Order: sequence, then C-alpha cells, then structure tokens
Amino acid sequence: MVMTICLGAGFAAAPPEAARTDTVIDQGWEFRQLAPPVDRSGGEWRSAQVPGDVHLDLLRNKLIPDPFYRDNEAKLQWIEGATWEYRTTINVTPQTLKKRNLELVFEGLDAYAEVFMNDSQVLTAKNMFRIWRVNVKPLLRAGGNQLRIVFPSPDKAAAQAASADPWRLKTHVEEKTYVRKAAYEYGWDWGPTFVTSGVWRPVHLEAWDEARISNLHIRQLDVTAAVAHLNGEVEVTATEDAIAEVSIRCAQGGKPLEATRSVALHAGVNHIDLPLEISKPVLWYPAGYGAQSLYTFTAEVKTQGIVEDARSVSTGLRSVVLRRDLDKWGRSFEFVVNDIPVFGKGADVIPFDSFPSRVTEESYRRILQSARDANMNMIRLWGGGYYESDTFYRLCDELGIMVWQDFMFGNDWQPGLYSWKLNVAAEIEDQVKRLRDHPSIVIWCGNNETEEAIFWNGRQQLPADVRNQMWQDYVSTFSGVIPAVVERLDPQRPYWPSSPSADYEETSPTFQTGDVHVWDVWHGRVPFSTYEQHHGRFVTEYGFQSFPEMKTIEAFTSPEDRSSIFTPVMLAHQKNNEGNSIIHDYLLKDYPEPKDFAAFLYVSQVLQAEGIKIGAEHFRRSRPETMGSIFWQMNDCWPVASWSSIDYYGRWKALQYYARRFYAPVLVSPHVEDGVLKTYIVSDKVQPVSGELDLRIIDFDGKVVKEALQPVSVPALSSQIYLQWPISDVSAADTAREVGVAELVVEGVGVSTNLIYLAPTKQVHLPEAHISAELTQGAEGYFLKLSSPVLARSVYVTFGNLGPELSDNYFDVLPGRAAVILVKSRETLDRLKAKLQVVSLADAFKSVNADK
Ligand code: BMA
Repeated sequence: MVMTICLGAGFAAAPPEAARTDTVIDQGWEFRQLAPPVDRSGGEWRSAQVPGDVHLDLLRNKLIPDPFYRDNEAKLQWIEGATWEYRTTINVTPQTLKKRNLELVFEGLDAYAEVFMNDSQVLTAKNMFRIWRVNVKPLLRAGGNQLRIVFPSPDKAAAQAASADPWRLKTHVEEKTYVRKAAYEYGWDWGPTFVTSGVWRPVHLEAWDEARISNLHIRQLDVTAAVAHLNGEVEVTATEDAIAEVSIRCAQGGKPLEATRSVALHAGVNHIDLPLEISKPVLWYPAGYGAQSLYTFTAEVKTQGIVEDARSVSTGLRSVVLRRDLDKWGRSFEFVVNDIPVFGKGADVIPFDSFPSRVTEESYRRILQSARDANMNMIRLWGGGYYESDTFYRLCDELGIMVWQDFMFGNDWQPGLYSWKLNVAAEIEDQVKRLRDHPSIVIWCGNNETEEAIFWNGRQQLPADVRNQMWQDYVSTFSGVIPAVVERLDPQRPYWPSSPSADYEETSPTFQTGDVHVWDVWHGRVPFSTYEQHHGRFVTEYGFQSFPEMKTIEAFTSPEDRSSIFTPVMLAHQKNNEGNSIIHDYLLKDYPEPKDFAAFLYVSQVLQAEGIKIGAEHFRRSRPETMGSIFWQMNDCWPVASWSSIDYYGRWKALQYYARRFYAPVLVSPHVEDGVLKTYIVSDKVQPVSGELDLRIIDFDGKVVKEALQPVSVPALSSQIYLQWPISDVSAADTAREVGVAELVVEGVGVSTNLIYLAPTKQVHLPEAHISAELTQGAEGYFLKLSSPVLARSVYVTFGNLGPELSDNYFDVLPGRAAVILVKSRETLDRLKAKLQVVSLADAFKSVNADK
C-alpha cells in the first residue's frame, strides 16, 4: 500500500471526464391505468412526467380536477384503488452497450413496484425510501429498449404485505404500516389523503467499466478551530480484481490538499480510507453563530491511467455533541456545536406538497430563507413524511439551519417481521449514506411519536403478551436495528430513539430528561399560559392552529364557501377533528366574536401568534434548563387551516412575523411572576452585550405612568432578570387601559421591543384605532408609515390580491410613535394605494370590546 498526502502539489481544479457515464431517463414516459376499473381514465397510454406521480399525471392530462380545490379530495380516492403502469424507451448506443456494467438506478419508487426491462422483470421494489440499483446489461440491446413499471394498488399491496404477519391479527395495526411509504399520504391532521404511486425521484442509466465510486464520505473524526482530522472514505465498486489509484482533493480554505493511495481492488465493494488533515479549518456554524463555510472534496479512481470515476461532495466542518449531563433539573439535552451550547430555535417541517415531485428549489428556498429571516437556527424534519431532496439539505447547509432529522416512521407502531427489519436497515443505510455529509444535520432520530403512541387507540387493552411483543419489536428496531446502521456509517452524529423520548429513563417533575412534545395547549384545550408550567429540556413540538389569509382561502374556495369557517369546503380543509371549534373556543376566551369571515381569519392568526409567543419566550427564558424551542409547524403541504406559520403558497402568517421577534438573538421579555413584573433579557450571543433597558408603563393614549431607564450588561448565552417591579407599584389605576413597553437599545439601535399587558387579554380595553397610513416611493420600493394617537395592536397591512413583499406585519403601533415598513412591489403607487387596507385588533370585532 502506498499512500501520500501532499499539499499544494498536483492539484487539478475540475474533475476530469470519467469513464463512467450517467444518463437521466426523464423523456418519453407514458402511463395508463390497468384494470380494474379503467373507466375513469380510459385505460389509454398518455404522456407522463418522471419524476412525478399518478395524481399529477392525471391532472396534467386533464383527467382529474385540481385535487386541492374545494372538496375535490373526496372525489379522487378511487386513484389509490387502481393499478398503474408506466413505460418509456431507452435508446442505447452500441458504444454504451460495450461498457462492462449497465445499471438502472431508481432514486425513488413510490412504493410497491414491479420493474421490467424489455419484458423481463428486474426488480420488485417495496420501499419508497430506498435507492434501487439493478444490473440490466444482459437485457439491453443497441437501439430502443422498453422500461416498464407496474404499480399495483397501494391498498392491495399493503393488504398483501400485512397478511404475511401472523401478529397482525393480535395487534390490529393498520395494513398500510407494512409498506414503507410516506405516512402523510394516508392523511394527517393537517393533510389530505392522496395515496399516490409513481417514479417520484429521478431514474438513471449508469454505464461503467472497471470501477465506480459507489460512495464518497468525509468522516469528521474530530474538528476544532486548530485542526480538523478527517477520514476520506471512498467506496469503490470494482468489476474484477485490479490495481487502482484512489485520490481525494480539496481546494478551499487555504492550501490545496490531496491524498492518494495505490490499492489492490477486489471484485465487488472496496472501502478505501484516506486520512486528511486541515489545519486552521474555516468552520461551519449554525445561523447566528458564524459563517457557513463549505469545502468541496473530489475523489477519483484510476486504473491503468484511466479515470474510471470521479465524484464530489460538499461539507462543512464542525463538531456537534448532544450534551446529556446530570444537573439540578435532571439530565441536560443540548446541542453543542463547535463548543458552543446552542439554543435550538425553530419549527417543525412537514412535506412541502402532497405531490413532492413538483416542489421547486424556489419553494424550498422561500421557506428555508424565511426560517433564517425569522432568526431560526433549527428545524425538525418530521418523521411522517419523506427524506427530503438533496436541494433541501444543501440549502440548509448554506443557510446555517440545523436539521433534526427524524427517520420516516410516523406515530404508529411498526411491524416486527424480520424481513421488514431488513428492509428498514437497507433504507437507513441508503439515506444515511446519501445525507451524512450535510453539516446541517445535527441528529438522527428514530421516529415521530412511535414510542409515545405505541399503546394509543385502545391498545392498552391488549393482552400483556401482545403488548410485550409489540414493545420488544419497537425496541429492537429503534434501539437496535436502526442505531446499529447509524453507528457503522455515521458514528460522530448523535442518535436519539424517538421524538419525544427520554431514552427509556424515568422522568418526574424533579427529573426532566430528553425532548418533549407539549400538546395540552390545543389538544388538551388548556390556556396558553399552561406552557409556563412546562420544563422540558428540549421542546420539539408545541403549537396552535390558524387560518391562512384570504388570498390563500380564495385559491381553493368559491365565494359561497367563504360565509363562515364551518362551511363544508372550509371543513374539508381542516383535518383536525374539532379543529375549527377549538380555534373558535380559544378565540372567545380572549376576544369577542370577530365581525365577519375575513376578521375571523385575521384574529385566528393573531391568536395563534400571541399563544406561541407565550410558549417560545418561556422556553427561551428557561435556558439553560430548556435548550430548544421547536414549534409545530412551519409549512403546509396544501392550503388548509393548520398549525403552520407559513401557508402553502409561502405567505407568512402572523406567527412567522412574531417568531422573528421572539427568536431575536437578544430578546427582552417582560413577564409577571407571583405579582412581580420581571424583565428578562435572553441572549444567544457568544459575546457579552451592553445596552440600555427602557421599561415604561403607558396608558393607551401614550401617557407615561412609570418609567425606568437602566444600563445593562448582558452576559453571553444567558437568561437573566434585570428589573423587578411589584405589580402593586406599577399601575396607575386601570390595568385594562395600560401596557408595559420594554425596549433594549444597543449602540443606539432598538434590538428588541416587547409589550406586556397587565390585565388578562379579554379584559384589555382596546381603544378604537385611528391609524393614518402614508405610502411613499423610496429607492428600493415604497415606504409605508403608520401612526396612531392611541395604541393599535397587531396591525395587519394588506394590499389585497397585489400581495407585495412587506418588511413587517402584525406589529403594534405605539401611540405617537410612527412605524415604517418597506413595501416591495412592481405595482404603481396609485394601484397600491387603492388596495391598501390597514386593520388592527380593535377593528376586528362586531362592536369594540363588546362584552366589557
Ligand atoms: C404532533 C405531530 C403530528 C401532528 C401534530 C398536531 O403529534 O407529530 O403528528 O400533526 O402533533 O396534532
């Protein structure tokens, strides 16, 4: 074995042409329905798109209406009961045919599929999340070759798979659990039921001779600012025994780096290690903590001087540790990145669409950039969907958004069949290998709520032996099969069995450990203030629903659907039983009845935002006891009433604007505890911050009742109280007409402003607002200046269907203090003025303060 590491020598920037070729098979696809019944689609061959799915192909061929419009979902359920067939022709040149290996690679088949090449069956696929590779060399000929894929009805495939498990008769688990397919396709409490079929990710024909690089990974053994010790792991698949030269190069971050090894390859899979060392690496940081520098590594394999294959991978160098130390509250749960304990701020992310192939880079960017713009540094990719695309993770890497990555198991108990576990192990291997170089992924997590939900739905009543067996199956998969694969392929990254979980440790009020989902607010219908009784070490879910804005509602309704939130179509776009009633009930606890449908939508958003703000600020104030606040949920997969902070069309709800404030790097958070108004400052900064804290109590006309101005020095990574006023000293007379305004000013700039009402929301006596709005042309758009002589709460600015980009929305306008926002639009000033509407909370009800 000869191995050299040379710096600055022999470096070539671009990978040379390799002998391996890769042809994407995305042209000439057709599909048809196979019996029974064919009457709905005619059963003829029609054009199809790959990647795609049968629902989108039916839509493009105008065989079905828009699945998201009104109540069309219910009319399209026949699709999952049918069997579908896809085909295309692959043209193979004589030159390609000479290659020693010709393989078809399917990056994703949803889900149960039989694949035929020139009418010979080459594959039976039974897992949407696996990458399938099949040798088709013996079947191909020069010229046209037919690739055909049959997708039996998912219902029937599931029934058949389930029938192989004798335990199912005892556990009564649903049949669908036996097919590895995105759980949300079957419907969720925010998502429609569209159980689809299709080639949902790209297909390729790979042609190669002696060797190919079947995987390239840069293992980060230990990384510090002084030096990064890496292991370049090149997996080479060889046709036969051969001598090869394997190398890795990297150009960025100072001097070029190259490591080369001469190795003897055997036929089959070879693992070649190339240790690499980078001194003073430019580290990758989560958003808010530093830059997101990425390194690109290129590996090459040569035999007899010929470059057989070359592959590149980009990664960011950072260390990540899940710190779990005993402390005075129990056992910690905090992510330590590059030695910094990082408070995780963000939201859960679900699939971006019911039909994933139509999600564009632009829509990913819109949501992920919105996360960053709202001062988030972490998202949790929830386990009831699918492993996201490479584009998604690349954007997370570039934006510094850490990813809590669930494996794709959602809620229900999972089968214990040995064959099923082998299928899962292969899936985990495919996905970990595909994703492990993304620095943004900071944890692998076994599943969403499977541990917690195992005995839900009456299963507590099952006989003890059945429950024991189910528990053993659970543990053997999520603390056996899956972590064993992770440990082998990616041992440096933390693994966690479930969300939520305590990793099988006992929790108690005095011993908190693990991550938690907090659902007594919403599902348990308790007041928002209950959030403040929770002391989980890391909160991975808590949430409250709202309606999307009118423009979004208009996209899926006709006018008669918009008379109330309880019309059949509005209820068809609410998937949580009782959801609309829950919103309504909570709303009436804090506010009077909204005056009309539009006002209801608006108030629902304010209600959600104010509620989640209570939780988020409490969790942030509780650092370091609590080290994460991930609210449920950021996005939607269709237009719907849901827990999202951004709707299906990418429009920010009030919550997303509020999140930008409650996730500010330095947050001022006034809070009443035991009759004392305590003003906290929470800082996520790694350096101390000096500034001035201004706390004043004003009445709604702006008269100052009490004020304090105090210099503050805020330690790095801290949460502390800076001012304490007994409530009895605070109020002049009428707490229903007063508000506390806390502001933190650093170097002349207001970094955080927060209001606190001294009376319960329902009793706050909001004055009728008289907001004056002035829209003027500026250099980069328009400026909208809003002012009001009295307090105007949660001011909502809309330009109707013109929908310009606004720098802020749903903010308070303080008496006598103008607020200015930027309006980005190509429309004329006059058109914008004509559509401008400014609403504040006081305008939203039948009569202001009706019941006060
Ligand atoms: C959690 C999630 C989702 C669900 C949400 C709202 O439990 O994991 O399954 O959509 O609650 O009910």
